[in-house]
Amino acid sequence: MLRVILASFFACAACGLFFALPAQAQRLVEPPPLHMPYLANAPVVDGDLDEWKHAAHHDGVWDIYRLRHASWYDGGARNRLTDQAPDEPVLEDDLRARYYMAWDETYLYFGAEVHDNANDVDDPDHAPRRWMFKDSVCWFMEAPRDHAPERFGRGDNAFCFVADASMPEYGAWWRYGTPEDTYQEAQMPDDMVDYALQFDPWGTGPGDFKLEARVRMDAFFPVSDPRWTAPAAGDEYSLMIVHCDPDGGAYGGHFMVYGDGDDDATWSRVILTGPQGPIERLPE
Ligand SMILES: [Ca+2]
Ligand SMILES: [Ca+2]
Ligand SMILES: [Ca+2]
Ligand SMILES: [Ca+2]
Repeated sequence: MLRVILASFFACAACGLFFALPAQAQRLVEPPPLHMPYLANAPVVDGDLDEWKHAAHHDGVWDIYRLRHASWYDGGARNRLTDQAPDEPVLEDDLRARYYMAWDETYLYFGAEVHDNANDVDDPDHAPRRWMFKDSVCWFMEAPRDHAPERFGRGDNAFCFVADASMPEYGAWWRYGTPEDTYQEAQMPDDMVDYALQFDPWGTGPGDFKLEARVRMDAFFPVSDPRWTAPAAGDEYSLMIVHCDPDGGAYGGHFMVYGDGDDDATWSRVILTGPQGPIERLPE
């Protein structure tokens, strides 16, 4: 009998350890840094990424199956897709995307190629700052990266793009912090951003889209952190991508890639690097 009780005790202890590990790993494991390449040839911002995507940072397709293995995955509380219609597609067809990033002396370049089963940019409680309640992709960046955990404080910026074919004024939205203030919100000024969208680019559905954008770094990073200097190879920034996909509900589909929420200490380390050549096939 004692042997059975002891065996049960050790089995339960093992269970507890097993279930405790993911939360512990979330705190202890720092994801590897992303190397963001320099772009030697400036792209045309027209919604087609082909002229630069092979020279950009890109690490494959992101969907909910991949996210669930990330150290920052939260069990679906925020990193999630929601069930809002009786005929929901398989999970990878609800939302999957590739994200591209690069830099040059003047701009950060962002791209996304998105498969989404439905385009939804109707927000019942619309306000210009509510990009997260519409189909949208948002790059959260800190520059320069520091070791102070902040929530949209000094150096923190978010560049958010709503997948709305009408290109409304709030379609390119900026959230940022300064040394004095947190959570400042503003429409991106025209001299700060260029962006373009293409819908149904592969003929596979009207919810699919490509996004191509560039933001002018000296228009915002010095405002956010006076320590920022003109970009150079070796500089370190921080990054998270948030991709929202409400699809008929008030809120839903909230992928967080490379980070775990507004705390910039959870965002991934980005190193600006030199140009990157394309991957070549070899003859044999
Ligand atoms: Ca282009
Ligand atoms: Ca969807
Ligand atoms: Ca910080
Ligand atoms: Ca959608």
